[in-house]
Amino acid sequence: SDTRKKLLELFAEANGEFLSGQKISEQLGCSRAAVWKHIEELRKEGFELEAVRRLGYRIISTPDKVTANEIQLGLKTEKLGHTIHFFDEVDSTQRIAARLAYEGAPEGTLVVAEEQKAGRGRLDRKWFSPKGTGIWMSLILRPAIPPQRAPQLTLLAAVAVSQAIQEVTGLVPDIKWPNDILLDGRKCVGILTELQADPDRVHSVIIGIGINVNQTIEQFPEDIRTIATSLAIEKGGPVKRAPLIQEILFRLERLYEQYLAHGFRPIKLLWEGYAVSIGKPVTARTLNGVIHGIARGITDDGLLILEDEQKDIHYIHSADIQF
Ligand code: BTX
Repeated sequence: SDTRKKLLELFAEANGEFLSGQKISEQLGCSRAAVWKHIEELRKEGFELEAVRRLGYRIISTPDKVTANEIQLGLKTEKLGHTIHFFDEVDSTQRIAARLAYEGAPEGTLVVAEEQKAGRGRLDRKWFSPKGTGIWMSLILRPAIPPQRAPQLTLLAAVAVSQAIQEVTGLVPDIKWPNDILLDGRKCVGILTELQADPDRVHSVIIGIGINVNQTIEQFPEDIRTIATSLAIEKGGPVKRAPLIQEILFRLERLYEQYLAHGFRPIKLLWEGYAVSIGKPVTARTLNGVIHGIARGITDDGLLILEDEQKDIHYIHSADIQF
């Protein structure tokens, strides 16, 4: 609710100091009893709050959950993540976000879940999304761009997530075109971009982001154990999810504004800074066949430039890349 959001903003401003019940009720425009009820709700969600007579309330610790409340406590964005739909369990946040977008949900609406039963990757592949250890979320954007440009937003999202991971954990990720983020050569993030569009105009772009945060190696299913990793494995300790989501939304918003104002070029430069495949021999498996060559970079539209053994240049829209 709006009141809850305001309360969390007050606590964020207080930065761990006490807030008096009086001040809270004045700022929220509600009774002391109503304040107490909101505090109880937060406790039920796992927030630890200290209440001291005459001093008021302060937050001691937040739960490591990804509820709307926890994400909104300390959120630094203007637009992204101001409406959050949180679920304990869903089939796929992509499906829910697509429905919300279709029904007219505003730009910046975020769907996030503790667990996905049918998380998806590209081409109907499965995305393993176990309970409580990862970030499984979908963001609705409504850029006024033609549909062909939408893949650029996958690359933009990859830059935002990489920056946020670097900021929060100190780890430096690599991006593998088009949509994987790797740590130490293993996949820790997958990004899936889906569209609702007319031939000439995008209605909405749903950016799905899956991040392995706190899994141990044993917690990955056997078929991906050698190719996947989590932030906790790489960092050697647990990582809190809500602050990472906040940082991703913050970075995404900044890059998205740049993108809308100046196009893809500035994003492309940042992307190239994280890219591992550039200048290296790679194999691209496309729907039309397999191409071996050297990845030379990406075009201003976000296509991969591949130079084959005959020195012919191929522009790749969509493929799986192997080194
Ligand atoms: P992708 O098609 O590039 O990658 C899918 C492949 O990655 C799988 O076939 C499998 O080999 C491997 N894989 C599956 N799960 C994991 C995992 N947890 N960690 C590492 N590797 C894995 C990537 O597709 C795009 C994934 C987007 C996921 C988000 S989560 C929120 C949103 N909701 C939803 O259903 N999908 C998106």
